[in-house]
Amino acid sequence: MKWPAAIALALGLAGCASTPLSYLDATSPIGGPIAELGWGLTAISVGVCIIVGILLLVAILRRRPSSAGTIGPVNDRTSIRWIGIGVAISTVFLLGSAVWTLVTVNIIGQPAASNTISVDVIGQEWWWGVHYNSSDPARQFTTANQLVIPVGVPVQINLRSNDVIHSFWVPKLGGKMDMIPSRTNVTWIEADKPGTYRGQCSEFCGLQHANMAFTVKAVSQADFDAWWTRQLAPPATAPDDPRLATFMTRCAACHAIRGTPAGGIVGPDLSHFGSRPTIASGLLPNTAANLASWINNTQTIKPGVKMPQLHMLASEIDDVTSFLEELQ
Ligand code: HEC
Ligand SMILES: [Cu+2]
Repeated sequence: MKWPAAIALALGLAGCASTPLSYLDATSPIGGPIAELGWGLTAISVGVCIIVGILLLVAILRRRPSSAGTIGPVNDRTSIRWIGIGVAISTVFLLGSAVWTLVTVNIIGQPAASNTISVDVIGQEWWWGVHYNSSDPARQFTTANQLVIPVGVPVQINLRSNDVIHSFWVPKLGGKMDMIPSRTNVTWIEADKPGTYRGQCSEFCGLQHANMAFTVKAVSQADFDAWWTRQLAPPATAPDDPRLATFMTRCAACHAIRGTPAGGIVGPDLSHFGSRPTIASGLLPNTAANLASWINNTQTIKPGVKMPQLHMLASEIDDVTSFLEELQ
């Protein structure tokens, strides 16, 4: 696409187009038509502004006939003809834009028929619950703040909220859709290329709205199947691991780890936390050092977050940090 790039440059938007949250260079089956529509409507608006500006200048600079000294209702035929022409041109452009928009909405509204993967995404202040569905209950599992999807396969996303209105948006992969308490909205995403795509809550939902992000990792079908199987397996922990005991007393009221007695649902499921890319919904890279500092500094790192600052002993922090990072 050359001409949109030229316009972007002209508008000084070239920098934005390369940021991870720009929808303008999307290439997915849903993101592509949205990006084209965005560029098209921008071009039409700029064109209309230029034309109106020129006509306005002409009108201001043109000398009036000396007879037209008074202001009153327009009743000469030429003026009325120009009004008609103006209305006609506007109608054509507006109708064209409306039809283009409806066609795009229709394309992005329909998940492809071959749709086989269905994922529930549940928004809450300020993180994302993720549940992979399957007709076989033994193949379902729960994770958080990360979606893994196979390249070239449409994935149906069922959107819900546990508290206020949030909005699901992965700019490079698909349109955004609201997550509304007590109802389920359905959308879909699909990636043409492998890679990591950033998602972001796009409906203001409180103090940490800006830090409510997630990642979508698109991988080959084989890697996806392997990932799914790994997620199903309970993480390898020994029931008598003393570190699990620390986790049980300090963290399990809010966090679940499958295959252990920890079953809290207030915070994200941590069953395979070590394999996830971030901590605190996209805020920090997932490293042992960041995890250790997160546990005792939640309210400094993400003020207002619904995880209390725990004031744990250094030895306890070491325990849960090494324990969680091993949950691959
Ligand atoms: C009162 C409930 C509560 C307790 C107790 C609690 N957490 Fe949390 N935790 C949360 C919530 C809620 C979040 C989501 C924060 C966000 O991103 O907005 C969270 C997030 C996290 C995350 C980031 C997960 C992700 O995918 O981004 C980690 C890791 C974590 N907690 C570890 C712990 C550990 C370790 C303990 C015990 C030492 C603990 N938590 C105790 C509620 C709790
Ligand atoms: Cu939000």
